[in-house]
Amino acid sequence: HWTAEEKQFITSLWGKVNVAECGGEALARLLIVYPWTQRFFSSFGNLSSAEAILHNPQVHAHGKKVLTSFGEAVKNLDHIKQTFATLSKLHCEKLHVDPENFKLLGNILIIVLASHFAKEFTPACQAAWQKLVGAVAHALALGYH
Ligand code: ZNH
Repeated sequence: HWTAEEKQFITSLWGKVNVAECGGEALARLLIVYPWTQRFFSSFGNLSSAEAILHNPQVHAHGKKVLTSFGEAVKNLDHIKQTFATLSKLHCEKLHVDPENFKLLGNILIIVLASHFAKEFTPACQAAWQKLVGAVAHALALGYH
């Protein structure tokens, strides 16, 4: 269900993404913009202010881990559901993360990409990415019961 153009937008931008930087920034922004998401990361040390969150090494490390995992979707665009089946169960059964949070993080990632890539992140490119973050959020929610 991807056009050749959409695949092109996704893979060519992904090739330029600094996963550590953008992943860390995306998770930090999630915790700042939607402070209730901090409850999942009570073991991550100081989250007491936006400054603290932006400079928290555990937030950066986990953001990198999450965006690296997100990259599996880019490599497996035609099998996104299967790719995240195990992670979906983990987030449901062990981590108890409300799947609404996957949508929030996806939209934050769009903002991070827009701010990093500016002109290159055209409306058509955004549309492809918007579809991708939606597909990943959907796939991660499928294992919930
Ligand atoms: Zn998550 C974990 C992925 C989102 C929360 N995650 C995780 C991991 C991974 C992921 C890979 C690791 C696992 C193991 O260890 O095995 N995530 C992911 C993805 C996404 C996500 C791909 C989308 C895109 N998460 C998310 C959100 C949240 C979360 C949104 C909330 C808010 N995670 C989480 C937690 C954890 C995880 C809490 C655990 C951490 C620790 O380490 O403790």
